[in-house]
Amino acid sequence: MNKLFRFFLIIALASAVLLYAISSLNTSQGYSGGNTLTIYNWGDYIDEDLIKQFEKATGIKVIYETFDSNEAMLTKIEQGGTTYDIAVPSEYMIDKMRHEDLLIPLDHSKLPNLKNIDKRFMDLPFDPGNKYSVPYFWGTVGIVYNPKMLNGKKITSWNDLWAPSLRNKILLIDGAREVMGMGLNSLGYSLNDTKKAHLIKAKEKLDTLTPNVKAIVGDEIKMLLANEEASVGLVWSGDASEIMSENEDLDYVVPKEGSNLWFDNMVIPKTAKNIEAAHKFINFMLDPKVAAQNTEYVGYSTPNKQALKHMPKEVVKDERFYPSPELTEKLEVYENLGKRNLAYYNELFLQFKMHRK
Ligand code: N2P
Repeated sequence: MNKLFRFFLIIALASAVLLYAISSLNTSQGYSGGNTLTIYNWGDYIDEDLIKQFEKATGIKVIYETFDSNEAMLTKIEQGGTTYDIAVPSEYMIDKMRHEDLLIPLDHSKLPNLKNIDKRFMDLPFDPGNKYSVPYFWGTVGIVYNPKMLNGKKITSWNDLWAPSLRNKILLIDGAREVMGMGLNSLGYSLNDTKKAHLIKAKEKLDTLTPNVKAIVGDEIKMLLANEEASVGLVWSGDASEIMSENEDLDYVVPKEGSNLWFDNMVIPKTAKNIEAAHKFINFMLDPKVAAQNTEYVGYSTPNKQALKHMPKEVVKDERFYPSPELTEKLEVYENLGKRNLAYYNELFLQFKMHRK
């Protein structure tokens, strides 16, 4: 063997060993790539049995992490420390992420199950042509309440929450746009208002709600309301449906002043290492039976038209959780208001939280 050839052979072998060592190191540290898929989703937002089914069917190992707000999710993805292959942001965040070049375009030829999604949830303004995102769940923001604990009193409007009789009875979900939105809507302003004077007014109005607010919490809001630790909650519709399946005394209302209509979609962030497996997982979640199982478990509303056929009629017919297009037309979808405005919403929300202390 000539010397030069031997030299190259040794270099090639050494690189192969090094590459193998790096890839096994990455896998053991939870980085994606190879046969691993790293998913970043909202808390309490999947039937984990489906992850096992996916792993079994494909041989791909799933690493699953959760977040509790769009803002927290964005920060983590921007930091780039973990190489997430899939994330599930809401519409305004998807718009922001695609404009900031944080998403990878989807290959629709690898997503044949996309045909199962109701057209009503496709091609929405935050992602024209679904270039970057695929519908996962949708819903509204509203009030879940316990008439039994309120002497039979009905709640129909945001402004009802300011009644002195509700002192220390309300729980709020820990979301900047949801809570600021309640302040804005209660004053008749848009959920996408960017006028500084209006935003300050909304925050000041929220400050006056403080005596009625028992706590601002995360996913534990469901357990607290179901256990009657509080009688009123500002929640996402799917949380309400889950709470109501645990405690039938509760009811859910979308306030008459208006509210938010939201869409959470699956995306592939720029950090992805296993784009192939990400497509496989997205397509798996779009399967009608898989989507129906996930929906029954999570309690949120599915955009998968074919999945509805596998679900109990009384669930699908419940207008509180499957509102008609005529109703949803009256609601507002959050818009990407730009970096400065979004930061201002967060700042005012933080000030409101501090005001309570
Ligand atoms: C699930 C939270 C759903 C968020 N725990 C609604 N966008």
